[in-house]
Amino acid sequence: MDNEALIVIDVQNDFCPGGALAVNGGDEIVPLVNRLIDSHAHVVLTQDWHPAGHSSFASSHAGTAPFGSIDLTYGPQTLWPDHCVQGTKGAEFHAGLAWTKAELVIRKGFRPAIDSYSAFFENDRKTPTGLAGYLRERGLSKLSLVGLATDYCVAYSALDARRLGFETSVILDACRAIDLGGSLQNALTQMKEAGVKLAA
Ligand code: VGL
Ligand code: ZN
Repeated sequence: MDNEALIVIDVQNDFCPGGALAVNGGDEIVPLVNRLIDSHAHVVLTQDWHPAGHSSFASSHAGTAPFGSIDLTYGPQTLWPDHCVQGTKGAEFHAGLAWTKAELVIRKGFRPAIDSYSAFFENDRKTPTGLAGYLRERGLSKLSLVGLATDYCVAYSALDARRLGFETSVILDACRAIDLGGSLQNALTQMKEAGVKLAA
C-alpha cells in the first residue's frame, strides 16, 4: 500500500557476528529482511554512524568498560565498544542486505556528544533526525520496523513512532536483541503498552 513503509534498522556489519557490537544471530535476519524489502513499496534504512571517539564509546571515558553506564548531559548513557565508526567496514550494511531499493538512508549518532538509538530522536529524546518530517511529507503513515537490535534501536524507534502518531508494527522474526540486563523483556513490555503491534 502506498502509505506503508518498511524501516530497516541498522543491519550493519558491527551488529552481526564478527562485528564490534555483535548481536547474537544478527546476520540470520538478512534473508527475511530481504523478502520484506521485496514486498514493500517503500523502504527506508537507518545506519548507525558515529565519529571516532564518540561519547557512547567506553573507550572515550577513562576508567569505564563497555556495557557500563555513565551520566551525560541528557541522562544515563550505556557505554558500548567502539562500533559503526563512519567510513569503516563495520559501519557498512551487511553484504547480503538487498539495500538498493531503499528510498532513504537516514544516518544517526553522528553528533559527538549525543547518542541516537531511535531513528526519530537522539537520546536527549528531543533532537529530531528529520525522519518524521520526511515520512509525513510523503504520506507514509503506516510503518513496519525490522533490524538490530530489538531492545535498543528498534524499540526506541518504534516507541517514538507511536508517540508521533504513526501506526507501528515490529516484525520480531526479522529482529535480534542485545538483551542486556533484561532489556529485551522491558522493551517488549513497553512496546506493547505503547500500542506497537508485535508480529512474527
Ligand atoms: C545500537 C547500541 C549502540 C542498535 C546502536 O542499533 O541497537 N545499539 N548503537
Ligand atoms: Zn551506536
